[in-house]
Amino acid sequence: MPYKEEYISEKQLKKKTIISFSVFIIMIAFAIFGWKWLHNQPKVNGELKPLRTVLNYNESFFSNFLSNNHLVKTFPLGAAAHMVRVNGSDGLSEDFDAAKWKLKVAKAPGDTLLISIDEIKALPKTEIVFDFKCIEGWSQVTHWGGVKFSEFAQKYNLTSQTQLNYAGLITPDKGYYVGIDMPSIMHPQTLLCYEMNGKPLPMNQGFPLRLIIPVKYGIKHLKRIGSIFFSNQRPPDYWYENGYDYYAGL
Ligand SMILES: Nc1nc2c(c(=O)[nH]1)N[C@H]1C(S)=C(S)[C@@H](COP(=O)(O)O)O[C@H]1N2
Ligand SMILES: [Mo]
Repeated sequence: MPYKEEYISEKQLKKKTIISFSVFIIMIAFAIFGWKWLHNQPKVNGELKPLRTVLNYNESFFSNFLSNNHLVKTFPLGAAAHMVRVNGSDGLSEDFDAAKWKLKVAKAPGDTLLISIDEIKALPKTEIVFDFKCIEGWSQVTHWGGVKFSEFAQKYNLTSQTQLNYAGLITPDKGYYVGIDMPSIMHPQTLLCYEMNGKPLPMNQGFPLRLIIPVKYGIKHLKRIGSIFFSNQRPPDYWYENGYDYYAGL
């Protein structure tokens, strides 16, 4: 087919020029009026309302879809190891008196709850089978049972405490301690755990109560919780002080 050149008349050219110039002017006008409109909007929390709306939307999108609605992979019961690896015994002194143990929860200065293991066992039980990962490079699918920290917090009216940025956990002898960001301890898979493979925790795995926090590496799964407190500042953290990542998330 021979190449066919298209000619546009002078008149058509003029028309096209006028149309594209008009579109250009209209777009500039929208930009100017849009900018003025935006700057005449009221401010909310230090930011113009429409921008704050977008920021709030982003925040809720990411916190909903990337943290507490994001669940760690779980496994069927049959996948759980029977011989569960034991690692780390800091804070698990031999002279521990289990009969005297009660969980201490510091609500405020001078206001500490003392909670027995039977009271904790009376709360709804959740079981989880997940791949427990140690920062040293091993992992093992294991089975744990306890109460969700979030349900425990609700039951014991810790609403204002859980508005703070961190929770700190310490062994009864203060030999091991961790700091956890609030979204992670309130995560629906985080447990105050009293059972392993359907039986009470062995002594060397934190009897009577330990933390199971599947969104974190093993270093944060403190064995034998003595006390819990809440703070806006980062609580002291045993492995952070020894050069590891504070967040230790997976
Ligand atoms: N009290 C206490 N908790 C601890 C530790 C520890 O040394 N002391 N070690 C941590 C580490 S590094 C890991 S990997 C896990 C191991 O849990 P396990 O012994 O039940 O396998 O416990 C964590 N919790
Ligand atoms: Mo670990």
